[in-house]
Amino acid sequence: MSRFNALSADARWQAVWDERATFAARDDSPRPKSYVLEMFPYPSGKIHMGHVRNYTMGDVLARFRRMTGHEVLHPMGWDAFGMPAENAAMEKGVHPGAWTYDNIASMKAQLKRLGFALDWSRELATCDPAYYGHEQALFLDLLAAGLVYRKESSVNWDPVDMTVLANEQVIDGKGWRSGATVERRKLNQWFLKITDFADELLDGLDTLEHWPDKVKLMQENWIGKSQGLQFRFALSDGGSVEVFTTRPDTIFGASFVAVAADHPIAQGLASDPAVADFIAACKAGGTSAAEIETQEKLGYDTGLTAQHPFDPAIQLPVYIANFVLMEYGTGAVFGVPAHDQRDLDFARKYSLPVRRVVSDGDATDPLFAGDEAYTGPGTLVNSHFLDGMDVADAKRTVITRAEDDGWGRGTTVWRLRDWGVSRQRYWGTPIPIIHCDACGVVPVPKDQLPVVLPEDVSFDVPGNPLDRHPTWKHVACPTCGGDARRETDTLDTFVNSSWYFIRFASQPDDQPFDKAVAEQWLPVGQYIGGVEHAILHLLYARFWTRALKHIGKLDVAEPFAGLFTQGMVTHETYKDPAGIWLAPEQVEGGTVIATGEPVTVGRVEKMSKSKKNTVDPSPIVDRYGADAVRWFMLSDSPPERDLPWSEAGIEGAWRFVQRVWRLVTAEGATTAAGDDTAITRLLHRTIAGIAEDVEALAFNKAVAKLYTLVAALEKAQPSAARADAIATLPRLVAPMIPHVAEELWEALGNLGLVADAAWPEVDPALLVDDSVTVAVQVNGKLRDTLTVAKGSAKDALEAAALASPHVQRILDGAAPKKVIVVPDRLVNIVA
Ligand code: ANZ
Ligand code: ZN
Repeated sequence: MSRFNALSADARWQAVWDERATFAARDDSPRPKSYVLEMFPYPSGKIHMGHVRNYTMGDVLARFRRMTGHEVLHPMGWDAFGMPAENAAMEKGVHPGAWTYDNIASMKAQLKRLGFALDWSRELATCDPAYYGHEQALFLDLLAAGLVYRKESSVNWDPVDMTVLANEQVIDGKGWRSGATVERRKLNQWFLKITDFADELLDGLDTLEHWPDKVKLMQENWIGKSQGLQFRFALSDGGSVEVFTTRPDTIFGASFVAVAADHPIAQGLASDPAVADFIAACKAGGTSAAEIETQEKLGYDTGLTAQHPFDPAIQLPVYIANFVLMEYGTGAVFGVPAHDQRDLDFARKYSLPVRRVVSDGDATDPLFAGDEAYTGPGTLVNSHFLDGMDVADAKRTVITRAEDDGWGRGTTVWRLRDWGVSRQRYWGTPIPIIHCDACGVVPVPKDQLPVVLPEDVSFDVPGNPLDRHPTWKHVACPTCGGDARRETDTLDTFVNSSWYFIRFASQPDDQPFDKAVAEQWLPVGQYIGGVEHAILHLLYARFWTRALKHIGKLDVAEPFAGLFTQGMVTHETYKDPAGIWLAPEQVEGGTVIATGEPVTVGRVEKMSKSKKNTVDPSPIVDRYGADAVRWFMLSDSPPERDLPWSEAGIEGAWRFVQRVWRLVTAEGATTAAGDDTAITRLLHRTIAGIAEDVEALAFNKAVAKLYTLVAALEKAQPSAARADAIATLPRLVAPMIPHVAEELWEALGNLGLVADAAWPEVDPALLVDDSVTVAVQVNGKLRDTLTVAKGSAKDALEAAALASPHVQRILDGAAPKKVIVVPDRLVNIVA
């Protein structure tokens, strides 16, 4: 028997879809619009399995929505700016642009090879001036609206390479290339006022019904709205210090006050060399929250004391501490070691009292043991007038007392900071600003956009190539014509990805997007991507969309109506006896192929280059065909869970594609009359079930239903019902395995493409299961079951039960004493 030749079918149908522009989205279509989007890839060089899984899921939904009468927008592009291109330039001497466009070309070929239903006419790369020029225009719009400003802010400074480092280039407080201890430095940088939208971004989460709760929670925590109390402690030198707390309830547990190294009180003491040294030491280490969190807690006792607001007899020592940030709250805190981990670490180090004031029920004595702070709910203890209250009550009581007595006020604070978008790098969107000594900060006039990156740059020395370029930054001031300098910072690449989905929806030459056209498509109906973007990318895109709404450019509040975060593709890890990671292809039968040494099999983990457990999709597609790879990606694991890659799995997928092909091509020769209601019912249940599963993105369930249907059809006797089901099969599998589906659609003599065909109609009457299983009991014990028509009459059920051979054996000719019938459920015979 002949086989489905995946390789020629893939090539053939991919060419047909291309030629006919089958998946081009029409703005003017009368059909309902559906926007399906997967997070666009960074062009690192090659597609990985994570991409394949992500894009296959989106593809199934996009193809399914087309078949159900939607005009689908399913675009693809490239998140093409960023550090790796500059690293390649530094390491291999290749220009970032050349490297990026090479990668785009090969990855595009790989995506095409998988037969994704993408509208390639809308392809974009964020490193293209035709994209970033419009981004510059939007930046200027936001600037004009007061949503962009410039201020001094800390960066990671590598003192050996003399360059600013991105957070990810700081590893354990050291520069990734030089190994030098990173310092914090102040630079003038550009910020977007995301904090203006903090309330909206928080409240908007409530409208996102089709987002995972965990992602909404992560966004909520990141925005971090907290209610607190701001108040002043009187100091022993006659001055005062204002602190901010979210736990005013714990005030009687305070054992110290701490201020940031940049705090005026610390600065005021810096004439003391010991203080100056300590302040300098606080500046070491990276600027990221994670770095600060993990640093050892250090303090300097100023000798000052602070007076407790409720009890003048209590004097708290005042420290300068490295874990207090000047940028948050008031830059000063009171520390409650028993109920805050940082404070506890600090108190243990400096032998300060640790006093319990919140009890979780058991322990109530003031002495708090251990090194783990208690941050949970509970009842106030050792706290005078607060004793016995719960935390919320105590908070309210303290805030009210502070306000009534006039020494403090309740406040709302946000964890969210404004978005620093300046990067001192080459491969990014140039910030369209000119600095003039006479006129100050001057926006580049819009008719001079795009500000294009210079091509002739060098990467042989550290630092920003734009800054040291001999001519690029020297320009005439647009206002006064005098000598001026271009801004040499470029925009954070998260800006690029904050609006690409709008540009996909509408991409005129002369403006970033056409409002009316973009609004026809937006919001994105279903967005699919990795959970690693659950916070920043999604928050920035939500902010950007709201900012555009605010300035009247786009009337969309939330950019992504539906969000799905898929699981990872995983694989076993391997090490040789020397502990060196081995790639799967270096291992066979528990030994290293090259040396015959035994292999240690490690955990199943996310495929990653560092552990060498990646499997390159390309050779697999070439061997098994696109459909088998797609099918494997959808089978077995629920899409939100991890998917363990396995050779057996891909072979199973390949066999299934072959089975479908054999089933349909063999049926072509047989014609049979006759009914088979079981098959007809199964078909309709499957049509309806797949539709439901695909809409719920439960692809593994849809796959399971297709397995069941195909197995049943393989077994069934020829009948008209079976022939009908087989003829329907190409449409049912088309979203998942579109190449074999097209091949079969054509083989069955259909005109046009299965990709353009309508999803099969369901007869709702056939979905109702009209038989039920009824239990037959004798004296309460189950003896038999009956399959009968739903709603069968009581006497019919009684008769059927009494006719059961099992029942007759027990009754042994005697008449039953009593028969109880519960229709559709149970017949109980009392003997
Ligand atoms: C006393 C206290 C007792 C606190 C307790 C916490 C637990 P969130 O919730 O993230 O807003 N804090 C305030 N300003 C700070 C700064 N500039 N640098 C470092 N820490 C600062 O955190 C608010 C809490 O973080 C505040 O409440 C304060 O410590 C600390 F059992 O005050 B708390
Ligand atoms: Zn000027």
